[in-house]
Amino acid sequence: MSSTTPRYAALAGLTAAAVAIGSAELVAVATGPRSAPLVAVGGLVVDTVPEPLKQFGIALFGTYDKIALLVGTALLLGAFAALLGVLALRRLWVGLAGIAAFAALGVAAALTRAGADAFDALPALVGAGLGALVLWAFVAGPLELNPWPWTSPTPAAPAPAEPAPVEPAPEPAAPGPAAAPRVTDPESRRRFLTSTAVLLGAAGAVGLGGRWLAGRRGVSAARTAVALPTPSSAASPVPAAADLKVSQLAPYVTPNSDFYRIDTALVVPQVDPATWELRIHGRVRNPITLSFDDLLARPMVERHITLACVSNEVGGDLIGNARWLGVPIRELLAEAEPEEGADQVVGRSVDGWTCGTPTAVLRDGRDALLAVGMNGEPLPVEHGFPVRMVVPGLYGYVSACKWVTELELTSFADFDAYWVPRGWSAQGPIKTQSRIDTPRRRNRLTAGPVTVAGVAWAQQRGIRRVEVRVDDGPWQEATLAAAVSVDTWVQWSWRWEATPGDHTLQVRATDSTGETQTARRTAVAPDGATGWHTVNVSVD
Ligand SMILES: Nc1nc2c(c(=O)[nH]1)N[C@H]1C(S)=C(S)[C@@H](COP(=O)(O)O)O[C@H]1N2
Ligand SMILES: [Mo]
Repeated sequence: MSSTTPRYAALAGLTAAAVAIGSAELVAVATGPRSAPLVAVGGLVVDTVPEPLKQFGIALFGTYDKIALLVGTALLLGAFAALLGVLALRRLWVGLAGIAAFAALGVAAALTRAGADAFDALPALVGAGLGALVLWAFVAGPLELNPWPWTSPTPAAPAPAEPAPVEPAPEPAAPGPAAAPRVTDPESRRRFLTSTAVLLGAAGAVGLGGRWLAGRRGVSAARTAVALPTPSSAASPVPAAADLKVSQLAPYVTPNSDFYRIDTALVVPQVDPATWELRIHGRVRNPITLSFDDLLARPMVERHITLACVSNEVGGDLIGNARWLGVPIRELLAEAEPEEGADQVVGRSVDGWTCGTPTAVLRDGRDALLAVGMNGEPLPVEHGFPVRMVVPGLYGYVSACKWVTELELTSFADFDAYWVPRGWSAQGPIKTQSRIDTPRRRNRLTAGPVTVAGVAWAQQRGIRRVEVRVDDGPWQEATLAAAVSVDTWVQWSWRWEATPGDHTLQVRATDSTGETQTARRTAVAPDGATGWHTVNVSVD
């Protein structure tokens, strides 16, 4: 096969795939965004790729990892589609079988997602059907090229390509070098290229239109309509002295729009509070089902709690502090009456994600909340609207279930939550950490007084002391800003008389039990990074 001949067939394959994906997106407006094949297959990939590969992806793309995954899936799909187009020209059934295989993958991915029903198979089925129709039309039907570029120069047949007129200016999509076989019939070629262009455009418009419509069916209106109740136990006010207001230093309260987001969801779950339910079940004496209104009717507490991700590197920013409004989980558990030995509460999200929290932690009196409010607003959709868990002192992956819909009492021996079989520890207490926010690596500093400042946290224990050192010199005690509670980070600052040259700044914190952060650097897996944040600066 000459290298240029398959181009038309590849274009036909791509067009068929675009029609398939675009029409599937439109059907998914009715069946839900997670049943769209790209998203469903992407979700399957997220849940099944080996952990090292996923870490690599996150390291490479950071919080753009999801977009990268979708783009990657689309590129891969495009490559396969082009190949199928080429194969289909030789044997149509091979192309159709390929489409059927993709349909099966899409259907399987959509049906195995949490909460899927039979209708979720529709987008992939309808898409595959239309894709197959387009492929057939291009290869054997009304849109077929006449003749296909390489059907002419095969050795067996006399070559009608020879007397082909030399074309003055090849169109951009036309096959390459003049030596290659060409479509002899310009009329046919024009019709072919026009139909691919029209179909590609239509597929794009329908697909994007579908996404747009699906977005409009989201829950942002329902979210705006939520009236949060007044807490029966308000958060202690944040004293002005808790926020040093140093530039580059993270503010004491993280605005919702700046709050880090970590989850496995490729499309943000849209959970309608009108139909939301929480089931507390499993090994309990009194299973409970609550509606959103039931939840709002209960006494609410409001607390500042600093949430941290186990994947936060030393010095990283996967941490934020917010004022959460919610119902103490301890009270709900008291009503449900967990059985002896049910030492794990599994929080389950509408999308099937799970976290496992020690029952004892949820009952020990700390402010573990089923939260509905974040910094005075209903939870932002990407932070778990309408209801999520927030548990002070534990990393998010074992405690902070967003879009939560079930609390199941079980035991650690009986059930592994989402991240556990993927190599993360079943227990995830937050480690004491400290971070230098200013100066930063690339700041231009001048000799003289420089404010070194940052945050430190040891949820549930509280921070007793923060120390800074320069170039392995003696540790110097930093000034702590006012602490609001043991469950939130505390800002610190230290005045440095900077001298010209290159310097290394380091920070370490001591929690209120007297334990100082270890210098030993460990990776984030399996249960959180350790080590001292170190910043190299140069001073003019
Ligand atoms: N449903 C669901 N909830 C989830 C997760 C998830 O993947 N899915 N990730 C958890 C992790 S690892 C963290 S660190 C926190 C982050 O919460 P945030 O995105 O609101 O900052 O959510 C937790 N809750
Ligand atoms: Mo996390």
